[in-house]
Amino acid sequence: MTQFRLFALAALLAAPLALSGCDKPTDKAPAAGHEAMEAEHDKAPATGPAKIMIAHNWARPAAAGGNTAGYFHIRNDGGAADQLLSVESPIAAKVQIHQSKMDGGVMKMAPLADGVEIPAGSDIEFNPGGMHVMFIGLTGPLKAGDKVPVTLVFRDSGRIAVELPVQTTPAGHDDEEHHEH
Ligand SMILES: [Cu+2]
Repeated sequence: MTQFRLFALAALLAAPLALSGCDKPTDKAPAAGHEAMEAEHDKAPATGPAKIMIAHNWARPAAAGGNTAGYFHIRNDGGAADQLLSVESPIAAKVQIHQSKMDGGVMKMAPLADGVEIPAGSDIEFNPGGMHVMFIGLTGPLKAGDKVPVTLVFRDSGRIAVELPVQTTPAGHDDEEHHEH
């Protein structure tokens, strides 16, 4: 009894669907296509050239004539590696890319002469105690609230200008989506 009623119900439901069958494929095609594209986007690795984004950028306050450090994260959403070759800024006599390392219990830092590779799909972090931009011989004081103009020079992506806000604590992680640049 129950089965018969379900069958009858199914037949009733199927009838309108069959009648409107001509419209259905066109209604469904865009949705199916969109889902297919999204699935492909999730699965397929990025292709094409490097796509560089800079986030979490900041620099430490310092006195005129002194040295200070700047930090940021470099994200590459492209399909090819790139290389950060150098960093330029008018606020210091010399600007270098440095790597800090513990050496016999002492924190030491050394220039990275070849720059830093940014592999495809990576997020390379310049953080205190690790890689940083070293500003040597500041032309003026850097106070909290100032902004340090820098140009990051990439092998393939070219010159990318960013500002490093001067602050005493690391840049917040409330912009995890890296959408500010
Ligand atoms: Cu340094």
